[in-house]
Amino acid sequence: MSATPQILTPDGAGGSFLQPELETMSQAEIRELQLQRLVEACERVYPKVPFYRRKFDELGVKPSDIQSLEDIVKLPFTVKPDLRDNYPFDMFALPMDQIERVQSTSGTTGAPTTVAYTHQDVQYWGECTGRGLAMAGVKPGEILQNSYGYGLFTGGPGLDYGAVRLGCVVIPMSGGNTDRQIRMMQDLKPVALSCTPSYALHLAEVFRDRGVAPSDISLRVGIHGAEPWSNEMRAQVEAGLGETALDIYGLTEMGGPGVSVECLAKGGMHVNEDHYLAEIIDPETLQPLPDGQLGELVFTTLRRQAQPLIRYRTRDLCSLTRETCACGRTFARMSKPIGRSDDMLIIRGVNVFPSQVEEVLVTIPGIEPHYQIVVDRVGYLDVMEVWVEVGESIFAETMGDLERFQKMVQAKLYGVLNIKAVVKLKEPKTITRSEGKAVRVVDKRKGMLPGS
Ligand code: DLL
Repeated sequence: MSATPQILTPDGAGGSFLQPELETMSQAEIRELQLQRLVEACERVYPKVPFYRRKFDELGVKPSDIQSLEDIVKLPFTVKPDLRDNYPFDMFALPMDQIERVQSTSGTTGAPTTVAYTHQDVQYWGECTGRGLAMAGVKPGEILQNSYGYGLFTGGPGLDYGAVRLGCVVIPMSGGNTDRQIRMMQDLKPVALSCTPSYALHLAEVFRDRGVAPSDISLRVGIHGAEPWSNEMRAQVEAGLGETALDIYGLTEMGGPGVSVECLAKGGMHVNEDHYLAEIIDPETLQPLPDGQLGELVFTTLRRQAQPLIRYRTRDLCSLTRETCACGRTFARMSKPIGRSDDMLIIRGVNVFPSQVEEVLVTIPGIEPHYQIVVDRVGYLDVMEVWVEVGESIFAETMGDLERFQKMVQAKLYGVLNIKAVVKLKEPKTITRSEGKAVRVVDKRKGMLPGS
């Protein structure tokens, strides 16, 4: 086992390990375990899930053909429409009497997709998110305010199981009801907060408005994920809440949050590689890409029993690194997803990622971290507006100053995006705040043909 150095936060609280023997395995041990579990996953789905039997047969591959991790390329991909086509139960690998629960996506962009768990799957889930809490320095007996939504969304239950596994005290706040959130923080003094980064920013803003200083609450660390966010946004959350803000990644299809979790070194999210096998592929050619290269993230579940998935295409674009991490963990790290291979906006032929817009906006003093990209089509032309909320001081300026400010933001966006975005300055607190994931893009062109 490798050495396990502790990383300290400014207040001296170090991250620790939930399962050091697993989290610090050598790369060779990880690969050996992954190969064994990959074969087991294939053996679970091939006889039990008609979709996979058909796919495997079409490609002429059997579980016994997987002799090395490189053989994974012989296996079929799974994509979201496959889950929709087999909704609600046909992807299950076990009968109903062995299923303990289901969770689901919101289904806002189409039919919902469900994910099923056995009792054991739920324990594995808690292991993955519990590791995230431990590496963030949360200790047994300390309090977590869990402000991810409970219900069908995986965020609330996912962090809850992790806290239980670690031995923490959970406040199951769920999202929304900001007044009560704040009351709980002041009364119960949680050291950790879990919620989306956009909701963390909203909480910080409400605190500031009420004159509550970060030192008046007791937060030490925040576990924020479920949506893309930049390091600049991290800095604002940290300053606003007085916490160390860490990232957590996951998706419903893989069981929810905890697929990867960030340690205090803040150098990317450690993939729980004993549970998930990560690949990066070129989304066009579908060929594997080496570590360090940006591409689409693909996951195979290695342990899930109720609904194992083989080579699931996440559509998230990021890269992997296996370089040593200062925290001593050996699991590969994924970079923050910079966007999705499918939510990339194409505006007048130019590819635009919402994260690029955010990166520009957060560098401009006077702009609040709340914005919305509105894309429409006028005649044959795509038009892009970026609505940005400005701070009180900017808004108090004269019309001429405001116009200059607006032009400056527009020019900066042009410099990065290479297309014109019409910037609309909005009064403080007028862009709708989210209690869950922020709605950053309103694409009114959906379903419209060019020129219609
Ligand atoms: O968002 C699960 C989750 C809950 C993750 C709580 C973290 C914390 P879905 O609703 O299925 O599941 O959305 C999954 O959200 O494919 C990414 O595009 C995006 N996403 C999730 N985490 C991150 C992150 C949950 N840390 C989709 N950074 C994924 C960027 C993220 N994007």
